[in-house]
Amino acid sequence: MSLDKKEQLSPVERIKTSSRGLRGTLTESLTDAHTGSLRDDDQNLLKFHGMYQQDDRDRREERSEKKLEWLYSFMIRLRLPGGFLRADQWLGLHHIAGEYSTGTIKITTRQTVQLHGILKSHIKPTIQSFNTLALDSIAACGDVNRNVTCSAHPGESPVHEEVFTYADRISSMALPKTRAYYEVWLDEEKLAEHTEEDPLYQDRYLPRKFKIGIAIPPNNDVDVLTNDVGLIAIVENGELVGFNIAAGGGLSATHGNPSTYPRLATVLGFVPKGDDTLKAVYEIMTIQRDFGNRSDRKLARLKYTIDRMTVEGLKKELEARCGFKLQEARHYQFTSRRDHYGWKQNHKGLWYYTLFVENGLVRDDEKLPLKTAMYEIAQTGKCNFRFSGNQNLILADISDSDKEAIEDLFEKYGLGLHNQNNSAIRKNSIACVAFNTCPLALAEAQRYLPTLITKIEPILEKYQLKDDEITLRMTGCPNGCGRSPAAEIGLIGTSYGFYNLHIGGDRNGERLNIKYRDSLDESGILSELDQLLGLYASNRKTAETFGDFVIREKLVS
Ligand code: SRM
Ligand code: SF4
Repeated sequence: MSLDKKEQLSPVERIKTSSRGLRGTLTESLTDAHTGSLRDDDQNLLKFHGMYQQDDRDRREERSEKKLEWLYSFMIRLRLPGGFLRADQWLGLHHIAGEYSTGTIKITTRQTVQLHGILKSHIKPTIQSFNTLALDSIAACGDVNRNVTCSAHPGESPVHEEVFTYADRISSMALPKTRAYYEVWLDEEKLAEHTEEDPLYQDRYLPRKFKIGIAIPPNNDVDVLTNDVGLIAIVENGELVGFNIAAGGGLSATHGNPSTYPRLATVLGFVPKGDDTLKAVYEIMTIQRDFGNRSDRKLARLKYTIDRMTVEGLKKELEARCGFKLQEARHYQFTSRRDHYGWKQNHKGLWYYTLFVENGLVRDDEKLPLKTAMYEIAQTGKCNFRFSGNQNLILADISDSDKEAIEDLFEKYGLGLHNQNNSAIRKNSIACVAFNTCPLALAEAQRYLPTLITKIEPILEKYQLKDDEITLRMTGCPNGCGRSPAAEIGLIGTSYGFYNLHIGGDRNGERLNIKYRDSLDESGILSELDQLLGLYASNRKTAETFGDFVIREKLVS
């Protein structure tokens, strides 16, 4: 049953249904030594295994001039529900990154890590090495549920651990049933010719990617309302009682296509914790499976399905499929979305340290030997590693007696100073990957934002705003991977060197921003921000944030 029954299916639909449980001809593609790329259909299927085929966009021209094929390589993204790694897994990741990829460990906006630049012949050894660490990349991409995010700060709430288990349970519940990953990458023996039964995904999977996030108020570090399904933990008298369930978030739009738009999820109601929560999430997925648009991938996310069904229509269908009614949404309040840097102690007395990682890039550079420092810290075996949805790193679960040893290493590598010395705007910024690997990038993001911030900082100093926690996010295109539509200041690439300037998002992730200026170059961005920040500094009310100010002043509407 589909709302678009009569329309023609998109080509990806055929690739999925004829893939024999996502196997396609991946094995043959992989062993074809004539090319560094995979067959077209297999490139699509590869995503369901957590990998993307890419090429070095900086070298496209040179390669074409020499009549060589583009320099293909692969990006592998791990599935890490809630963004958690043990120290021994970090050590393994460090070695794998060094051996098979560019060496940089990239923390993503969904609390996991990616490695780039892996050659076709190295995919299998990489996946096999991850497997020895009990890590996998299953369903980290593709038309399935992606990495489930969950509030990262272990001390925010005494119920954190309980909530955290939901990230794992939901991730496991929504894993595809096919053994293809084990057969293709880990050489598991093929058990049968037929493909496995998959009651959730069937043979057509979802019409589009699907994202689930869990927030524990008052912090919204996972930007919960930008997910297809957002769970907001409700804690009463110190106990987790359940979740407000929200549906229909998604941030992408396409320049020049007005039928596409970013949207925040709508809170549908409350579900008690336990099986009811899992059931409600599961059935929203089946509704999207059955009603989502399978002809136009630009209009296939749950947000468009909901807009066609209406929120009430979705709720009715959901309650019918669940066999219970949603309760009225419970009260909650977000007061922050940022990471709280530095040392904190959780309710069990264990310490954790939140470290700023600019754009999630863990590598050694002239400013900071971050990768070496993390390696040495992991070697102590005295902490776990958590990733935040803001692309930062949390060294967690450190006992009182081990804290000093970790602090010594912080001092040795200048990590404390690095945390302190970066400006508030830099520490509240996010940039997506964009060039040189993202095939969809129209403009730079992570390679450029640090330089732009260096030019914005003096403007903030001039207006005595340097400690203001303004959120600034840049993406190389309107897909919004750095959640630029949900920032107080969003810069969204339009072409190389040019960005639309969006303003007016709120600080806690409950209001999207609005386009203020089209296609600005760097001097245009700096001059617009100079004017806006000057107005903000002189006319804001006490404790008013930049995003709220520009809306109150009707600078955008
Ligand atoms: Fe994303 C596609 C990187 C989070 C919306 N995203 C891509 C691809 C895979 C490009 C492609 O399709 O070939 C990018 C790979 C770049 C590279 O070279 O690594 C890419 N997305 C990323 C990451 C790595 C950005 C980062 O710097 O951290 C994030 C990985 C998250 C993860 O671990 O799973 C990432 N992407 C997001 C988010 C933010 C979020 O989920 O919180 C969004 C906006 C929220 C949403 O989904 O609406 C996002 N990515 C997209 C879209 C638009 C989807 C749509 O609804 O149309 C695309 C394009 C697509 O799917 O066709 C996309
Ligand atoms: Fe690529 Fe666009 Fe996503 Fe940035 S926002 S990583 S440019 S798809």
